[in-house]
Amino acid sequence: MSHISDEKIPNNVHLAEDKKLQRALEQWQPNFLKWWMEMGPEGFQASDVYLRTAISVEADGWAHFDFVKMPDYRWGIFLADPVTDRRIGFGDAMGQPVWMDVPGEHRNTLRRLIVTQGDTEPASVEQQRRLGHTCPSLYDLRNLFQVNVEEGRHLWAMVYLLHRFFGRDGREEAEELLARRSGDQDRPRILGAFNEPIDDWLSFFMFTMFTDRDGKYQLLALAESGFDPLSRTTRFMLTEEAHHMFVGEAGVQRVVQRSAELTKQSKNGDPRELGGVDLPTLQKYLNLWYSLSLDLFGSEISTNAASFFGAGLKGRAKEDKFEDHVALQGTYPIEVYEGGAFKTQDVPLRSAMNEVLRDGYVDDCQRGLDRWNKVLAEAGLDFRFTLPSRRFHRRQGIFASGHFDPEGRPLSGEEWAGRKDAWLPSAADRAYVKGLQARPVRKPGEMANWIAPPPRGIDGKPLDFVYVRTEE
Ligand code: BYC
Repeated sequence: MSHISDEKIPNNVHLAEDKKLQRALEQWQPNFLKWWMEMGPEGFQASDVYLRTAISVEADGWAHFDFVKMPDYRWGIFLADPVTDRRIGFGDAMGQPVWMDVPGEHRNTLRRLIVTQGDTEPASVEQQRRLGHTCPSLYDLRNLFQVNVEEGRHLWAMVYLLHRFFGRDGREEAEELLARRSGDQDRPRILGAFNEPIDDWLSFFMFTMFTDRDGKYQLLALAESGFDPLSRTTRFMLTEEAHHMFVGEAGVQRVVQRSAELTKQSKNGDPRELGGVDLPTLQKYLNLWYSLSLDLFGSEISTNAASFFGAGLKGRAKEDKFEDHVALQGTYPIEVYEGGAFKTQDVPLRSAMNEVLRDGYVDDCQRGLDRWNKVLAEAGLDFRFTLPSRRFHRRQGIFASGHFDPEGRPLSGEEWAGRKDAWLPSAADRAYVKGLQARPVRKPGEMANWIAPPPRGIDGKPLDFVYVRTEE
């Protein structure tokens, strides 16, 4: 089962045995490629990129690296191997065999979940499409493209489910996934963070650190699904996702390291003197992408989340770790904000599932910050990064109705407007960061001044390896 076929659409789902589905997907394929050429990495479609491609879904199936032109990447359909006698692990149908097909009563809900997940994948490629022109090194350029082709593959993963299990509705949704555009006024992407611009590399690293990490948690929750094809698809996607978070966390860490070096070398403790990014500006970018990503978990108290869980469609990350998988008895403390006052409300556990998932995410983010702070401590600097309060800069959920500073203190609309530039990247900060990245660094082994080199190259290759053979 783990073998990936070498057909027009590489797959491990015996696509050739289902001619109707194969034809439908082969009709969608040129539309995907058209979208990729229009909205994928601008200016590099003819470049040879040293990419990793899955040749099997086994742990060692990732060991395959080679030069590939991105439009020739083997986008396809890869599901993790089935688990024998798998049973639904939570909710009302707990203990029953998993579904190999979509139960009629869950059809609309499942389609919505799959479309929402699927929509984020092309969105992120669109958001990042111009970054190649300002890359800090060939190493980073290659990592960007690896992330981009894999997001394209994640779109394939969701489109396969839509085509295979949702008939005409699914095929229409698959077309819509290629029609919406990140940031477009009339046809925006579905979720907020995926309509935000990513036009500098600091935003890219923060996005892959914080927003891809939301992806990890959402995929972990969907990997628990009683709808087995969704579970198997997302389990394989998680292996790809891990690299994206590495790119983000390690990318920010290299900026932190360089900023620390330049802070120490500068006369007034400001690395901007020497063409670096100052630590308070890094904190502002962190505040922005962390708060945008918190929004992606939905409302703290959510009847949608309760019904996803009850129906066995979307569980908690690593459901095994919990004792009670039915979750009808317990409550979960949720902070609410009413009439200008905070209070804690015990909410039926099922209705708090978005918050349970978000809690795991927040802890995971904090572990990343701890590693960045270690770099600062080792450099002998006093500055420390902190996660802003969950109330800060929210557009979804309980706190979207008010304004709060990073410590969570309420502010009036006027106070917020007057002070937000101290907490989020201002127009001047963005202009400064973009200015540092005005010219790409494409000489093998060279690194932009504002970022430290990585400790090692890709696939055991040296840092001065030509990871991308560009035209220019
Ligand atoms: N922006 O009960 P509520 C990834 C909507 S990232 C705009 O609060 P629910 C990736 C919501 O849809 C992972 N709208 O929320 C990372 C609902 O609308 P309707 C993506 C939002 O449904 C990097 C209404 O508000 N995965 O993979 O419990 C690169 C109230 O709903 C937002 C998934 O999303 C928002 N931020 O939970 C590439 C998993 N938040 O129905 C990829 C699938 C909520 O009233 N999706 N709304 O019109 C889900 O599990 C859920 O739909 C959500 C929301 C967690 C998104």
